[in-house]
Amino acid sequence: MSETGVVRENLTTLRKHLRAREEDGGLRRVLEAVALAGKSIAHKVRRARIDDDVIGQAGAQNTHGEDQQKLDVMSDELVLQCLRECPEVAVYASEERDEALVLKTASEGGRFCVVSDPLDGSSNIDVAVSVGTIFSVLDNDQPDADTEKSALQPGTRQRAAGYILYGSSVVLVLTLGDGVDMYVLDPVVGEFLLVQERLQMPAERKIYSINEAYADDFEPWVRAYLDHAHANGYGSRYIGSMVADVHRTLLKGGVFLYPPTAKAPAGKLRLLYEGSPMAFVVEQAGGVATAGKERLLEQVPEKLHQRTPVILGSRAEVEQVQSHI
Ligand code: AHM
Ligand code: MG
Repeated sequence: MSETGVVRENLTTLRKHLRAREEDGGLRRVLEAVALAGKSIAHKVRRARIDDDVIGQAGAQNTHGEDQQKLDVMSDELVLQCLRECPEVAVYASEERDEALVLKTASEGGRFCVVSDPLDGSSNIDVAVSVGTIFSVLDNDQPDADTEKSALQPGTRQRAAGYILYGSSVVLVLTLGDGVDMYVLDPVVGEFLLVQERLQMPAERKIYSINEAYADDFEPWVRAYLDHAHANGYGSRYIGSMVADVHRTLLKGGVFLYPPTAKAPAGKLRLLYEGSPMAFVVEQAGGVATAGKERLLEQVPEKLHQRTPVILGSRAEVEQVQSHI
């Protein structure tokens, strides 16, 4: 009956769907904790300009020297609060925190490391543009003395990754390494409901998504690709909120790029909090994600807040970009 938009025949909640796929429940509990944080953040986003504590600067800067928004700080706290309730979480590393936080060592039962950009695109919150929470789950592979280092693993080792997009609807996109599933928060039921399993992105589409205002600062290969796009009837879409730009690219195809610029020679986006989780999702949906010539998921992080160039999207379009490098 979904044709009428009234009732779906099968209501599968996130919990039910994860239960059917994972036996020991540990990873499921971590993902449910992230989803719970997402519900709380979605609620706060919806109250922008109604409540005083949502819009505006928090008065501090994060480790990247960027002004933190009140909602950046609040989202980070909400994710942490939900993860603290989950006995399997060893480490929480966030774009908003200088250091990784050890919640439990391996000998205390800490099995997983959660890495997150709790509110990507937050500079857009005052104009009601879509923002989102990006997350990645890794095994805690470190002995007790070095637990905080467990975040420093290449994206190929992710156990799960995804994002929650706070847009005109609240969408959770998740991969556990065997395809990508999409859920939408039903505001009445208060649950994420499965709307699409094994999502595959279009193999090709002539759309590019890049901040073209930096054209003079791009390396020649980026300008060469843009010349190709201008000469071949491409469309251009750029929201300036990665989570929203990647979501559109996932569903409609094309390519999203944040390449190196003169000001940001390694690009702006962070490998652990933004690049790796999005690359995992895109690859699992049949797309390609690179940091230039190299596969993004194979980049080995040396530092928590390391940046990376990001080029991801439909296979044919990423290959087109790469042909100019
Ligand atoms: P944030 O994590 O502080 O929100 O910054 C990352 C955001 C991405 O969402 C987006 O792709 C990018 O910054 C936009 O940057 P620019 O304004 O340079 O195009
Ligand atoms: Mg971000």
